[in-house]
Amino acid sequence: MIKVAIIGAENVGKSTLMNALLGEKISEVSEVPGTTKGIIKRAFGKVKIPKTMKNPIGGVDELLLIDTAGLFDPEMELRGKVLSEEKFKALLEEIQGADIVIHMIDATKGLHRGMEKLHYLLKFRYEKPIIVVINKIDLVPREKAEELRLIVRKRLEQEPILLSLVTMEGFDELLRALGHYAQYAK
Ligand SMILES: Nc1nc2c(ncn2[C@@H]2O[C@H](COP(=O)(O)OP(=O)(O)OP(=O)(O)O)[C@@H](O)[C@H]2O)c(=O)[nH]1
Ligand SMILES: [Mg+2]
Repeated sequence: MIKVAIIGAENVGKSTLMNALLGEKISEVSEVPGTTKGIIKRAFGKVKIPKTMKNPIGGVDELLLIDTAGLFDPEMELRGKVLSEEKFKALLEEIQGADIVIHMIDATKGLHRGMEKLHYLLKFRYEKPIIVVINKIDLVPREKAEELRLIVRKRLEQEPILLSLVTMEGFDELLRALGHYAQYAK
């Protein structure tokens, strides 16, 4: 089972992404930050693993999607309002146990400072493969989305996927990235 954790500040669209991937309304979505209170897990599908990767026999592996509570307040460098210190720590442990992390950024808010630090910790200390997604690009002018792409490229040292879960732009690219990283999951 390859675990895929969807993380980000409150209200970035984590649960919307979980539902879009599953094609079902599993996780509650609302415009109020702090909707998801804990950890929601659901098997997603199967990916084919080439023989040369992961194990010598190759085969198929199942993906487990993990929707998480917003880690930070969107406006401040504070932990998410529904998370006690204990829950915050438990959530970080869950994320450390994931094979792939999807770091979601809200295009209307930009890169969150707390998430930036966590990104570095996960990438360099825990060696997690991270997919960075800038969501809600339907809400900002194209130039703003491209500007954010450059900021993310520079600050997180990787190429983000520009996504809208309203128009579904970028969704295929995200699926391809998931398939790609699943091949390398330990
Ligand atoms: N315009 C637009 N709205 C979006 C998009 N993705 C999500 N939303 C909206 O953003 C709001 C927050 O979405 P959620 O999926 O609940 O966000 P979340 O990250 O799970 O939020 P918390 O659980 O509170 O941390 C909802 O009103 C969604 O409908 C998008 O791509 N474009
Ligand atoms: Mg949620």
